[in-house]
Parts: sequence; C-alpha cells; structure tokens
Amino acid sequence: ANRTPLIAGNWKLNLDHLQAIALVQKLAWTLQDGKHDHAAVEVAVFPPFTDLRSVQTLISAERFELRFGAQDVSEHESGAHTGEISASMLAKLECSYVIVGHSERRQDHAESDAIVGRKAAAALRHGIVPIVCVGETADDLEQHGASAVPVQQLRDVLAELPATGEIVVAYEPVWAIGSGKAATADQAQQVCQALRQVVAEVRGDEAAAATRILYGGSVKSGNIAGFMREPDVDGALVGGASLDATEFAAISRFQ
Ligand code: G2H
Repeated sequence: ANRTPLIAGNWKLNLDHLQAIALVQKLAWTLQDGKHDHAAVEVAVFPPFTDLRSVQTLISAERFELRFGAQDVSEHESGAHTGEISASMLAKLECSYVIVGHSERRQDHAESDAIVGRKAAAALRHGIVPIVCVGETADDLEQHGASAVPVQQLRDVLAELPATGEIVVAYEPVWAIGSGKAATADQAQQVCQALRQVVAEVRGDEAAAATRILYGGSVKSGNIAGFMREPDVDGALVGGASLDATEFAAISRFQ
C-alpha cells in the first residue's frame, strides 16, 4: 500500500511561547537544509493550545510545509463547557490533525473509549483527521498479551465514528512512553497488524489499506529506522525527542 508516512511530534506540556516559535522555525529550516520531501514523509507538530495561533501564522507566512495539530479536542460543539476547545475552533486555526485518547489523557482525565470516540467524531465533523491513540499498560501486557487491549480500545472508538472519514491510529504501549524503553520493531509490527485488521473488519479492506498506523513510545533517531522497515508501521508519534529540532528532523528522515 502506498501510505505516506507521518512523523508527528507531540510536545505535551512543554516549552514557553517563544521557545515554541523558535522550535518550529528551526525545525522548518533544518528540514529545508536536508531537502526534506514533504510529499514523501509528512511532518507534523502538536504544540499546546496557546501556541497554535502563532504556529499557524508563522507556518503560513513562511510557507513552511510543516503540518500541525492539537493535543486534544472537546467532544462538544459549543456551550457551557468551561475550559474546552472545540473542533470548529481548531479547524479555523487550520489544524490538520488532533491527537485523541493519548494515554496521559486516559490516565489523568479518565477518558474512556466512548469519550475518545466522540472526540474523534467531533474532529471528523470539522474536517480534522483524528490521531486515535491506543495501547496497553505493563499490567495489560502481562495479563492479556500486547494486542488484546489496544484492539478492544480501537473497536470501541470506531463504534462511535461514521464508517468513512480519514483517521490515523497510533499504537503507544503505555510501558514504553517516556520510559526510554521502546517496544521492539517486531512487537510494534505485531500490534499494528492486529489494529489494521480491526480497521478492515469495521471499515473494510480498502480503508484498512489506506489507514496510517503509527508507533509511539520512546521513539528517537536511533530506533526509528527499525520501526519504519515494518510493513504495518506507517510513522511515529514522538514525544520527548520532538522537542529538539535536530533530533526530530533526523527522525523525519528515519535515521
Ligand atoms: C508517547 C510519546 C509521544 P515519548 O507518549 O506521544 O512520548 O516519545 O516521550 O515516549
């Protein structure tokens, strides 16, 4: 299948505003210096909400080919939901993507698969591609093996979605997040293959062949090549290593 790889940088709760702008600029220049082919490998950054307007202004003024998105979105369209940011707000900021169901949201904010699914549905209603995160904890891994929990999470999220509309899936084993202990390429492939099978069951073979499935969890320049060699791994969701322009650019060229 000819799926365009996606390298997504999830900044989480990091950097102040000026650092955010500086990072986008340095990343864009580093990619340009390396003659990065954005049509061949998509690169996207996910700053905190408060940086999105400036990031959008910089990217459009400089005609950078970088994509960007938000780290979360409300399931609601508008109304009495203090502190929430809607998908229509993100669409007006020209966000291409939004991350939903990151394990840190699931853990810290008790987000269920139903909530994650409704957030993804809200994104789709406004033309934003949701990056749906799934993954097992160390306990899940011990009790059920690697794929059972992420497979069930994805089934439950897809149940909330219309049958069509582009989504990206991110497999992030919770035990590999920020721990420096990434899954092996082979482990990632096993689970990503199982997740593609779920997409095939729910949305059909054609959609499954077109859907990008990312691996996330302690990805860095030293291990990205191994993941990208796997047939069902179509890119990476990168946390810590996305905060350094040189390192993230290296990941974007798979080395
Ligand atoms: C997983 C990942 C980014 P890190 O959370 O989503 O973070 O690369 O720091 O493990």
